[in-house]
Amino acid sequence: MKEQFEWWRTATIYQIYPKSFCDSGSQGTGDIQGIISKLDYLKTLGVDAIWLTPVYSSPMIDNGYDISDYYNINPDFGAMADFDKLLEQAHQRGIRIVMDIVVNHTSTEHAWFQSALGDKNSPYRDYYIWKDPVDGGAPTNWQSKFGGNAWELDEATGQYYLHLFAKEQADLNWENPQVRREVKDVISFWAEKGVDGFRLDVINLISKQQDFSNDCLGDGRRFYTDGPRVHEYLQEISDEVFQKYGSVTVGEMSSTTLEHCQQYSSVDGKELSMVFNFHHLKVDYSNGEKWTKAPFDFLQLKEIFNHWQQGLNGKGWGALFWCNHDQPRIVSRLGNDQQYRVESAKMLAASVHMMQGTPYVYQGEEIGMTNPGYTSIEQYRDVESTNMYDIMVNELGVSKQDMLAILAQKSRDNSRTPMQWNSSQYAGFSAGKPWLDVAGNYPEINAEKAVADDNSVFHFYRRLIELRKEIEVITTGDYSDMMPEHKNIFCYKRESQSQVLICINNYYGEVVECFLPKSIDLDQGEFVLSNYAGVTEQSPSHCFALQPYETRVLLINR
Ligand code: TEU
Repeated sequence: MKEQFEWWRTATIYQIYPKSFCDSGSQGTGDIQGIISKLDYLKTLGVDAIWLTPVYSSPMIDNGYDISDYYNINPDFGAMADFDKLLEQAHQRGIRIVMDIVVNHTSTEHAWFQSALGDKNSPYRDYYIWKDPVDGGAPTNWQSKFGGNAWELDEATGQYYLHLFAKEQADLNWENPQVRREVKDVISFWAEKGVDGFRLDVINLISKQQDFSNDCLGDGRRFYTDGPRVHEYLQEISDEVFQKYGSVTVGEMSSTTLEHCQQYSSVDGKELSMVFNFHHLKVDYSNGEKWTKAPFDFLQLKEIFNHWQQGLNGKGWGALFWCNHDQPRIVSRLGNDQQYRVESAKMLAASVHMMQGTPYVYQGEEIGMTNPGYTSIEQYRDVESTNMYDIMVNELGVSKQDMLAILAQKSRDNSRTPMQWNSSQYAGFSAGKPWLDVAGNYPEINAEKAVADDNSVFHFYRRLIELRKEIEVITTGDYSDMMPEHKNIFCYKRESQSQVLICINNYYGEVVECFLPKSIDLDQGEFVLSNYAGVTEQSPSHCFALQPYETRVLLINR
């Protein structure tokens, strides 16, 4: 079967957010030379590939997700020669490079937009989405994902352009075949250089319903999410570019459905290799609202995993992840980042790494980095966070204190704090003052300490990455939740013809009894991984106590 020949089905991918990863100098922002200096660290961790978030020319309103030139490197990160060196050095170590491609929108500083702005006759006008005003105002009531209306007025022509994100990120008009030609050229340019794959930013938003009507039920997303021509567009790029270069591809899918994801990542390889979806990361949104402070819904979390694991099995392929540059740190979110930081970070890791899919590890996750606990709005840099603070406090009357508490839980800056390398000043991230404050716990939580300690979160991740390559059922097995109603335990089974694997996780800080059904034959079983001492030496039984945030992985060879 074709599947067995695709490297990424047993691979683990490490995400680097270059601005916060490692600064080779003292400017306080990370750079490509900094990344090169840490390749041996990543080799020790054992990852197969790096996903590099955008390093292209950009005014950095959204830290690189606003690209002003797809063919150049942002001088803050280095030069093209540095990038070429990174590619070469990574490849020498057997590490592949996946580039981030942001083509739902460009920066308004991109030459195409600059030509289009204020000139209806520009050859680039139709690269973007322009509409006349309605009743003297915005063409529709669609909301930007970063707050406010999604249309911005071009004073010179009296028309509005669409921006689903910041107003400095103008949406491209994919209906225009010339835009699609440009996108294919951009991707081919990087593939020709030897880049191994692509992560496609909000790729399920590229096809908009063309009547551009008001959304009386919501914020407009139903008119452009998984839109009418999205599969056709992806097939076109895949056919002309991805398949030609054998690129691995992962699409970031915003507010998507299982049915669409089965098609995006379908095993016939006509669209993408795999998909990110975010439903499991909304279990701490109150009534679907991100800007709230809410505990997480454990039963819902298990239900969502079950739905996606079963639904993609044999039909598509998913990315497995807790963390990225848009999400708060998982150990602060679902774990306990104080008393049980190490235990809960490991337990959370095991509970997604033993599923079917390709795991992604976001920089710092592998050492159990936490949210920084910022207490002042001055500490935040993220455009979404500062916009929402402004809207919630100044327009909606939320108190500053409440909004700061929400940001401390939900802001994207929680994951963007500088990587904690060692206990020296600025956590060894830079010789100069970092662009975003380092979390205060760096003297305790840092890569140097973690690598030196056999019981660290780092070595647990290293083992998870190895296990995926050693145990076939992790890649191939069916998935079933063995205790969907249990209030504390997340216990699921993976099953193939030759193996059964059971991943047992206590999601809370209390000891809990766990009973495995008698129908499970434990004779050939062994615990292959645990986050408490002594467990892997025990012979498995059907009844045992789970310690706070304990995880155990049981393997049974048939
Ligand atoms: O993110 C897409 C996206 O919609 C979210 O992750 C978003 O940041 C969050 O849900 C808002 O509440 C991608 C990138 O990962 C993100 O960094 C960019 O800002 C965004 O696209 C625009 O390019």
